Formats: sequence, structure tokens, C-alpha cells
Amino acid sequence: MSSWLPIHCRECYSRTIWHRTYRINRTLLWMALAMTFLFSLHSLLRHLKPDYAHITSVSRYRIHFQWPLGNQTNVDLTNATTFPSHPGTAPASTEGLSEYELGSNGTRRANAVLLMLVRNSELEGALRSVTQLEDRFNHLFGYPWVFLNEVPFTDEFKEKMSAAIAGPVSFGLIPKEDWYQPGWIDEEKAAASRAQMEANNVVYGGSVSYRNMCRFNSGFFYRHPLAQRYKWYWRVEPGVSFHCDTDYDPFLFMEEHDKVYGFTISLQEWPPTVPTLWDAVKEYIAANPQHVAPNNSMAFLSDDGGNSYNMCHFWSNFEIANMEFWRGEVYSKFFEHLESKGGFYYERWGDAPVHSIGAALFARKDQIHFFDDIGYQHPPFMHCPRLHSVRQERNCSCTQYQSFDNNMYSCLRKWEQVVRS
Ligand SMILES: Nc1nc2c(ncn2[C@@H]2O[C@H](COP(=O)(O)OP(=O)(O)OP(=O)(O)O)[C@@H](O)[C@H]2O)c(=O)[nH]1
Ligand SMILES: [Mg+2]
Repeated sequence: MSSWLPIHCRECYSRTIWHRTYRINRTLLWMALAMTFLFSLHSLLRHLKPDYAHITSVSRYRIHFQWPLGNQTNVDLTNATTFPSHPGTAPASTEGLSEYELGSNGTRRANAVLLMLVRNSELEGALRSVTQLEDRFNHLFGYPWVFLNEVPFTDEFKEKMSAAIAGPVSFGLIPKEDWYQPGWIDEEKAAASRAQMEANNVVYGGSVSYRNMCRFNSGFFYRHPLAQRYKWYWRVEPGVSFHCDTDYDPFLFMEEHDKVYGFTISLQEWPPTVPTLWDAVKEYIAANPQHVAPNNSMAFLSDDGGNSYNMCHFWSNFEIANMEFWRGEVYSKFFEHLESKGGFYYERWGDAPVHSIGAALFARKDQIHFFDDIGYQHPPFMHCPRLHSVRQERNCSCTQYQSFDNNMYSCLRKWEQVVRS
């Protein structure tokens, strides 16, 4: 208090000060209480409501405001159908391409592509998948997208998809010989098998187009001209969901750790779709024992040392993998052998068991990676990261209770036993 104040005022001054201080303290107290309440509510909601956690995450906004993307390049190679793409032929030269490229954020980036095989009619689901992966991952990296189709993409598909993606986008037409049922397949036998499977309620049992898709994904997609220049791919399907942020580069992770194949969900195949697949595999191994990798994951595929197939496979609608592995001599010969059996049409061999068997037998087990930290859903199954800390760090909009990992038909426990053995 200043000494120059008249004596009689000193008391009233001190009362005023006390009164004001009391009022300020009370206001501060209320503000602190309100802040504490809001913070507790926020924490509670982040914990209970994963969607809320994602929407309010700081890193989500960091992703939006960092690293402007480079120019959009729309390359339409819809008519790029002349490429000779048969399994066993030498891959087209990738000379002159550096192993790493510079990403749109100026950092090192892998030679990788986000790849979707899709029908024009699936535009809506495709846009949802693409928007989510851009939001959860590709903002940071600007990896190019490639869309493939056995018929030309419509203008609407190309326009809407290009508008949804900030980086380069290409649309490619699949060569007829890579897609349609080969002429040497006995159509009478194939039709009888389809009818039987349909009668037995095998999913897609009566569908030829589903078989075309499985064969293309098993042995052809990585030879398409638009895929050929890349080493790594992330396979994406329409109608899938990505539940967590991926703020590191999984392609560089694969590259730097000498990985070949990455998955999120593994499960059991339906036996009626692959009655003779394992016989064909055993025949191949017997004729080419030198192709089987040391320290492979046969124990993931077979519970009796390779005699029979236990139906376990990696669910191939999500894959982050090395296309050079598929293009290499070993897998190419393996695919040719399977193709020669006609099982893609006489039965309904899926690309998931075919890829899984190829990766598990011809790569070392440490070259296969389980992406536990990527929350992913392809209805009806989902994988959600197991650790609470990871779900929080990555702003996951899923809970462990929804995860297929705990389901009795999941092969994850078996995979983890194999890794530990
Ligand atoms: N262009 C084209 N793409 C197809 C065709 N059939 C399937 N696909 C695509 O191939 C992928 C796998 O097909 P899906 O129908 O999803 O097969 P699935 O995942 O085994 O089965 P769902 O449970 O129906 O998802 C998806 O990306 C489809 O968009 C087709 O006839 N033409
Ligand atoms: Mg699907």
C-alpha cells in the first residue's frame, strides 16, 4: 500500500483490495474447476469413444497442416494393354529408377504404390477406402495410387477418384489374357464344379468373375505395366476401413528390415474351395526342393510337417508386400505350376492361400511381418492393435474386443508360435 494515502482511506483501500482479491480468487477457482471438469470429460471420452479420440487428436491436425503435397499428375493408361505379362517371363527393366524416391514431403520414400483392383460399380466404397487411407497415412507421404480394372474406368470413376487424391493417380486396363478364363480350361468340367459348389452354398462358388479375380491377384497384377515400375505395394479394397494413424512409412520399414510380406489378419480357408491345392503344392516342393527357403513357415500352413494343409492363410485383401518376390523365378514357377493344374477354375483357389503358401514356403519366416499397429477392417473381420498404448498413440477408432485376433478361427496364435519357435 502507498504511504501517501490518507490514513482514513487506508482501511477502505485494504478492504477493497481484499474484496477484489477474493472475487478474483473465486473466479479463478471456478475456472480451474470448469477446466478440470472439461479435461476429465475429454479424457473419459477419448478412452471410451475411439471415434472421438481420432477426431480430436493433435496429430490428426498436425498431419493436415504439414508438408504440402506435390502437384497432382493424372496419368491415364487405360489402354495400356499391350504389355506381355505372363508368369515366368523376365520382369521389365526397372533400370534408371532409383531404389528410393523423394516423397512429397521431401523425405526419402520407397519405390511403392497403393494398389486397388476395382469395378466401376464399386466407386462409392472405393472412395471411402481411399479417403480413409489418405487421411490416416498417405497425407504424410503422397504415395501414388494405381487402379486396375478389366473394363475401362468410367469418366465418373476417374474424375471422382482423382478429386479425392492429392498425389498422382493412374487408371489401368487389364490385358484380356491376364483376366479371362484361359481357352485350355475344360469349360464343361469347370461349369460342373461351379454348379456343385453353388449347390453346396460355397461363397462365390458359382462365380466365374470371382475366379478371374483370384487368378489375376495370384499371378498377374504385379506384371501390369502400371505396377511394373514399383517394388512395393499396399493392396487396398473398396469398403475397407483403416482405424489408426500410420505416421511412419511401412514400405521403408519393410525395405530396411528385409521383409517380403506384411499382413494384419490371418484366418482359415474354407476347405471346399481348395480340395487339391495342397497336393499341387507338395508336388511342386518335391520337384523343386531347392526353392523352399531355410527357416520357412511351413509350421504355419501344416500341423503335420507338410503332409496336409491346415487352411491357415494371411487375408490378402490387406497386403503390404514386395512385388519383386512375386516376379522372381521361384514364385513365378510356383504360380505356373498351380496354373497348369487349372484349380483356379476347376475349384476356387483364392489368392489369399496362394500368396500365403508362396510367402510362407519361399521366404524366411522373419521376412513376414504382422502389422499389429495398423487397425484394419474388411467386413466382417477387423484387426485392432493389441496394446492400449499403441491404440492411444495412433488414435485408433477401434477396440480390442472387436479384433478378430481373439476369434477361434484366427490363425494369429499359430503364426506367433511359429515366429517364437
Ligand atoms: N475390376 C474388377 N474387380 C473385381 C472383380 N471382382 C472383384 N474385384 C475386386 O477384387 C477385390 C476382391 O474382390 P471381393 O469381391 O472384395 O472379394 P472378397 O474380398 O473375397 O469378398 P467380399 O467378402 O465380397 O469382399 C476387390 O478389390 C474387388 O473390387 C471384377 O469382376 N472386376
Ligand atoms: Mg473384399
